Amino acid sequence: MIFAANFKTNHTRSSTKLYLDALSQKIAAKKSEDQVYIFPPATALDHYKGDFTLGAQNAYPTQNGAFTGEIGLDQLEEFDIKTILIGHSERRELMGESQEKVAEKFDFFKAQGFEIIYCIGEPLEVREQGDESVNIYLLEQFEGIDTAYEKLIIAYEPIWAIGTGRSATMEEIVSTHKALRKAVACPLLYGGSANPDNIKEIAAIENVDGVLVGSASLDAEKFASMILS
Ligand code: G2H
Repeated sequence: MIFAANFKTNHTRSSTKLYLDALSQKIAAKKSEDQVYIFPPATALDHYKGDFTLGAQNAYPTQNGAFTGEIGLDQLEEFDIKTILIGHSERRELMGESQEKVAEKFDFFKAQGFEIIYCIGEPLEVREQGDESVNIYLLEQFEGIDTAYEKLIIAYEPIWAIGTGRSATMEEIVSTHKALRKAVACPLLYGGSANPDNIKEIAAIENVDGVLVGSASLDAEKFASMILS
């Protein structure tokens, strides 16, 4: 299983260090095949390596240049970061990232050999139209994306389940991951209010290879309990 923690705009550089110290101790007994990824804020990307991979929540598709407020490849390379989240719904919705921009980022970081966790997800009104509409909507988010890229992981995150405490039902996850599996061969994560109470059930679903966790990942003990469950 893959366990990925997305801190979003939570934790500081110093609290991330404390978190990683605590997490490393707690997950020392994890199964060797389980992989852990942590996506802290950009200010905390310089922390030491452990039995986890640190990745960037976002970056601009450039080596460097005039892109106020962004970080590019120079800043990531300084800290040996080779993993990135692309297409999270918060960036698509709140920062106005179009599919075109998301695809540009994907191409750029693919060309740099990055491991990419690419996020897709539907809004509530699409989910309410049923499975078929959801599947069509999700496939549109593959536009311009090389889904055969060997360092690709896809995270399915229904937008209405993100940070709301309302995860998708098991039936919804089963059916969506089944449809995604027909379209792509890469590992598939589920994201959206995954937590210690529902992790076992989610992890047992066929075609779920891991989870992308926001709120429930912020506490090292809680996240470790998911990894060890
Ligand atoms: C979805 C998820 C992590 P949460 O964004 O990417 O957040 O677990 O808080 O729903």
